[in-house]
Amino acid sequence: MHWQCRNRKLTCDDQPLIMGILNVTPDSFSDGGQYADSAAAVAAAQQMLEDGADIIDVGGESTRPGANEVDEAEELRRVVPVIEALAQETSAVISVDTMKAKVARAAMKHGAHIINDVSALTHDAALVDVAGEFGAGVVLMHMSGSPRTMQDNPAYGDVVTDVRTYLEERVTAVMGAGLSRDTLAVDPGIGFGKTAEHNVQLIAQLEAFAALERPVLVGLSRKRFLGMLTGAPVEQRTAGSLAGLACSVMNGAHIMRVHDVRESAQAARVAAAIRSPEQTRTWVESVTC
Ligand code: 7PJ
Repeated sequence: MHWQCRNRKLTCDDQPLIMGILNVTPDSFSDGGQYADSAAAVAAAQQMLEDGADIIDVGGESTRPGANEVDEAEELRRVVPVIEALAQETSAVISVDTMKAKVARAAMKHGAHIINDVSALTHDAALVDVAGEFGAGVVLMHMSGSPRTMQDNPAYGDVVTDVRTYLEERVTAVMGAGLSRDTLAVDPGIGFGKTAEHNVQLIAQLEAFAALERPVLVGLSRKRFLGMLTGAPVEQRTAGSLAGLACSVMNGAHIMRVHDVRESAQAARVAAAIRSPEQTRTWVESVTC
C-alpha cells in the first residue's frame, strides 16, 4: 500500500507509520500550549523525528470535543512559521491538521505534504481544490457533527458499517472532484462523535476498513475513552494509548497518530511483527533470541 503525498511516496505495508502530533494551540487538550513558540515547536518535532516519527502533524486549531473554531488569521499565524521552519530544517513529511482551505494552501506553499482534515473535506468546499492543485496527501476522517456538537448524542445503526459507508462515500466524492485515489487515507475518527463503546467497536473491527483499499490512519492517543476505561487522567494515558495502538496495528492500521512517539514506534514494531510473522524475517536480522 502506497500513499502519495505530493513528492513523497509513503509505503505502509509491513511497518506502520508514526504520525507525531505537534499542537501549536494554546488550548490543546493534552499538551496545553507547550509549543506556542515556533522554535520550541521545531525542537519538539526534531525530537519526534529522532524518536521514530515518519510524519509530523501540525495543528493550530483544537478539535477536542466542545472546542470553538479558531479564527483563520490566528490559525495561519500559529501554523505557517512552524511548517516553514520544519520544511527548511528537516526532511520530515509534514501534515497540516486543518479544516480551512486558506490555511491548507499556505501550509502547502511553505512545504507541507498532507492535509489532515477531520471534516473529510466537507467543512470548506475550497479545500478539495487546494488538495488537487498541490497533489497533497489527504486524510479523510469520519466525524459525526462538528467539534463543538459531536459528543452531544452520538447514535449509529451499526457504528462500523456507518463509518465505513461514510468513508467510502467521501472517497468516491473527492475522486469525483478530481483527487487521485492514491493520495487518500481514511480514518474512523476515534472520539469524534462516538461513545467509549463506539470507539472500542471501531478498533476491534478495524479490519472492516481494509475493504476501502486505502491506508487506514488511527488517532487514539490519550483520548477520553481511555480515561473512561481506566480512570487515568490525560497525562497518565500512555500505557492505555499503547495498548490501543497495538490492537489497532494488529487489526490492520497503517498509520498511527500519537503524542508519545518513541514508545509508540516501539509498540508499533512489535505489533506489526506479530501481525505479519512472515514479513518480520525481511527486516530483522536472523539472530537467535
Ligand atoms: C484526530 C485528528 C484523529 C485525525 C485529532 C486529539 C484530537 N486527526 N486530529 N485523526 N484527532 N486524522 O488528538 O485528541 O483521530 S485532534
